[in-house]
Amino acid sequence: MQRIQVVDSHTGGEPTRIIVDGGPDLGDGSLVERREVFRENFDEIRSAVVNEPRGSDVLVGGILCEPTDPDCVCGVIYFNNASYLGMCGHGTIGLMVTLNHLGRITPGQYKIETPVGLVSAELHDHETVTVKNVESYRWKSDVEVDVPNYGTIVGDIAWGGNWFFLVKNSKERLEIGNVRHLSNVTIQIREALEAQGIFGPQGELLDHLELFGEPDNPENHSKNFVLCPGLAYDRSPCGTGMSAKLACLAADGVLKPGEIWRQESIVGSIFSCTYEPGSEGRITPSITGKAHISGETTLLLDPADPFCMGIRS
Ligand code: PYC
Repeated sequence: MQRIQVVDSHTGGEPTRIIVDGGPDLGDGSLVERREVFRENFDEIRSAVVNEPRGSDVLVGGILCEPTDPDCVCGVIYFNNASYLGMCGHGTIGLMVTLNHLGRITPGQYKIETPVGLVSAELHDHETVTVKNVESYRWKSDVEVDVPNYGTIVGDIAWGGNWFFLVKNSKERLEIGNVRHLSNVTIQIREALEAQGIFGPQGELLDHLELFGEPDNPENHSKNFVLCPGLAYDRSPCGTGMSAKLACLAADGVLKPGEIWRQESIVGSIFSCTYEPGSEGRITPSITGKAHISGETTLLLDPADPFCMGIRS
């Protein structure tokens, strides 16, 4: 019987499960190399940790790793029901609150290694964290995609630690009661992007989609709906999604460095976001949100269990 110790949290409703002990030995290569070891040799552990019956489609997992850079508090590789993520903003807010819960950090500034680069995060108190993400940028603006039986969608392609397609001309009603329809629409857009050969600069799948609308609270700037790669929707405003959005707002001259953008999620949770100029026209986004610990669990992987390694969809 394999035992894996995890700490669960949620960031504005979006859950994160961090493997703190008993996970696979990924070696001591770079985080990119370790992510490949995870994918090649231990993918069933990914599935066992986040998929049903122990997890669910919405759960994002993370495995704590020894950093290669001694200045970092840890390394982390994020994953979900479908695959592996470059970075995860809500997950890093959850990770910081988890490390504090475990007594490994106190309020302060820390560096964290991820497969897409170094990020830094400040723990303000036991629940509030600011993540300074990897440099983000808009790669293409006003890209048109014809969505069969729906119409022409216009959007931007941007990097925020994952690749995003940010829809500009959505007229959809962004309400929690409408999430099934919003999921169907964004899945159709995603399929149309792929079918029409619209990818990131190195052929990356645009597997995160964002819709925007008016916020419920006029003190906020916008409300969003984010489709994740495994087709679940993000309950938080999505940290990497907001990084991509900030890059677009900066490129359009709508938001200046240091100005605050308050983003509501589809469930009403809020990230407060800002940026500073980065290198080569990119930006360095900062995303502030709150996470709460929701469980400390030992997952039991019993080889006699027919669904021991999770149900893959
Ligand atoms: O917060 O970056 C994020 C994220 C990515 C996927 C789900 N959440």
